[in-house]
Amino acid sequence: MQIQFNIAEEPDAQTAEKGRLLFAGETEFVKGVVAMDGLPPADRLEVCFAGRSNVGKSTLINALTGMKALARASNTPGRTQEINYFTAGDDHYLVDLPGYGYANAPLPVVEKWQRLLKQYLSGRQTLRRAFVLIDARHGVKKVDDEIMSLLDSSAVTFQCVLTKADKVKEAERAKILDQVRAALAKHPAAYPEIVVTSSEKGWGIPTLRAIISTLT
Ligand SMILES: Nc1nc2c(ncn2[C@@H]2O[C@H](COP(=O)(O)OP(=O)(O)OP(=O)(O)O)[C@@H](O)[C@H]2O)c(=O)[nH]1
Ligand SMILES: [Mg+2]
Repeated sequence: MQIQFNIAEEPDAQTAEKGRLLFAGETEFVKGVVAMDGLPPADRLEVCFAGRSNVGKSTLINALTGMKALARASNTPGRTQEINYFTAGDDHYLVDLPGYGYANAPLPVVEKWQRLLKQYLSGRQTLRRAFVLIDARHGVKKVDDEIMSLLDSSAVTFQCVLTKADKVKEAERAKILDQVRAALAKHPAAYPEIVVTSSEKGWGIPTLRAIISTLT
């Protein structure tokens, strides 16, 4: 059977409201983590945002929470170098991961992040879903594919989020989506729905809020 990988539809009014409420609550920065033993207690559900450097992870967390400067977002790739924990309400953690695939950082630094990233993605019991962010201009690259394989082998369900959709024209987006679908089809841990977003324009943000709020 061929999996379809449709674009996630807008939530119904009730689910949208649930998502809105989750993110209307208090959001706080908890801590930045540099080693597994620094993770906060696994006492609530968490979702993480993974993706190449500069794909828009921190900006997406800011858009979700409506707090512009919460997760640091910048033009400098490789800015988020720690696993950053934020709360959404009382029973969710949002986790901003260091970007992968940033070639210009010193090798030992890159290797240290990659190791931490892998340990986290494969060893966090309360991680309910990993959102793997893909730039709508670039599609799935080799490093993305490697992270997806790691998630397959860790049995962590991941959902693809297309970012910066405002930067591509309709025809280009359709082409990239086809490439993304073909890549996802090879990964058993891929959730069969893609969320198309623009943090800049607010596209897909209520949908993503609703998705997170319905995880159990
Ligand atoms: N046009 C547009 N720009 C965006 C969007 N999302 C992020 N950006 C820009 O992309 C750049 C990188 O965004 P970040 O959120 O810092 O990316 P990141 O994935 O957190 O990067 P690292 O922390 O380095 O891994 C910033 O200049 C953002 O303003 C979007 O939806 N549309
Ligand atoms: Mg970041």
